Amino acid sequence: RTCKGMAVTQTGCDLTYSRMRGLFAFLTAFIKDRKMGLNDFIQKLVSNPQICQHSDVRVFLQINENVLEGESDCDTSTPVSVSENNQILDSTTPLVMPSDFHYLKIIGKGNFGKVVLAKHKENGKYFAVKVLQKKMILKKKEQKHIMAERSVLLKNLKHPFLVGLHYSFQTTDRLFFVLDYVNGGELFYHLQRERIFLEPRARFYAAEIASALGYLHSLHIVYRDLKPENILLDLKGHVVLTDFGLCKEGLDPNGTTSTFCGTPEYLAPEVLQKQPYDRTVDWWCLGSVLYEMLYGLPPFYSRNTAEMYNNILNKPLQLKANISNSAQDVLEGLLQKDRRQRLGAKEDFLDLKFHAFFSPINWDDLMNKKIAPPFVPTVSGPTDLRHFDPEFTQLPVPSSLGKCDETLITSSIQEAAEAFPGFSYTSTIEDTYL
Ligand code: ISQ
Repeated sequence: RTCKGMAVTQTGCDLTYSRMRGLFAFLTAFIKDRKMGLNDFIQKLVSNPQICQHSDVRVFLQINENVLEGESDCDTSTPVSVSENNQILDSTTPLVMPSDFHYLKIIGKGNFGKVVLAKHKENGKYFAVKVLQKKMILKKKEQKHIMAERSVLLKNLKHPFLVGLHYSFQTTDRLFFVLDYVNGGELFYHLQRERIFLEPRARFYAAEIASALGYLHSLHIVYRDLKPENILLDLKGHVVLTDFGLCKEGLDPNGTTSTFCGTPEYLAPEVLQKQPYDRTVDWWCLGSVLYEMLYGLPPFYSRNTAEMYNNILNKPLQLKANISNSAQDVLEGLLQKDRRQRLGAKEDFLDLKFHAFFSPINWDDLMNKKIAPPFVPTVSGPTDLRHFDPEFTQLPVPSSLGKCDETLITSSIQEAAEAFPGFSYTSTIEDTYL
């Protein structure tokens, strides 16, 4: 028996094309889900050195003894690297290393390192290379954070509004992430110049950010640190979310250094109170970004930080009526103090996608970058650094960056190197087997 269109006959039962597609989509989603589960499981395994030593685990992970031995010597003068398409580079593939790049300018700085504009010597492409000092990370006991960042970056994230990772490698004392270079400036640099954005423009940015957050959530990743300096514009005016962990030092409500990073304004009530948080924290942050775009200041803002914390926790959201009803409604939804009541708590990104505020957005067009950005940053070319803070760009670029002769392992550096074994071979396992 045949049907109209394509059909596959299986033991007397016809599988129409649409059913076949449905089945295929189901199987693809199923396999993806299993892969994610396995990925997380392997990450947990390899992040525990004791478990990693167990012979069964080693057999399961098919760890190449030679690779491990080489690495445990901490002789990382030949960096271990992961290529552009997340393939492990074996001994026959040319390695990517610090000396492959010209380091041109510092374009960002955090506690653990810097972001440097770099040009690939051979292909002439520009990249933003994030260089983290192992020593600093160790001092700050932030290793987990950075490892998390790397594993997040290595989940083969590909989304039009997320910064792409091309390579990563390490030397004795540094970790390197080679990322897309984006030079349209921080979204909030443009906001400061214009004070507020009109609704269509704010909607466009909020929609691009929301789709990136929805994508991360679909991979079980919570961004958590959405903050102004992490939202960049590319040459054409599209959003690029950058940071996965290079954070500035922040103060917690007790005035002590904590894991809070960067500007504290966007802290969701549950994060402030150190309560458990989930993906809905990102919808709070998106609400804060949208609020700031429409009103020119963050929600619950006070120059007095203690008062602002108190406002975030206790003050009801009061919205001036100079924005549309749908904008008010979406802000009320996103800035719900109770995360269970928050917009996004039920169906995550879908709750936002179908909200009236976003009704002018064609989400397929958005994802395909077919919606013309409402504003195109002025940049003359890749080396035009006008949108970067001179505070960074005037800093001298350390000449040591491009040098590979970092074999001299002092005891303290050795300590640092030993604390980062996973940086290289976690990815090996992850990328080879998943
Ligand atoms: C890409 N381009 C410019 C600046 C950046 C900062 C952090 C991460 C990636 C970046």
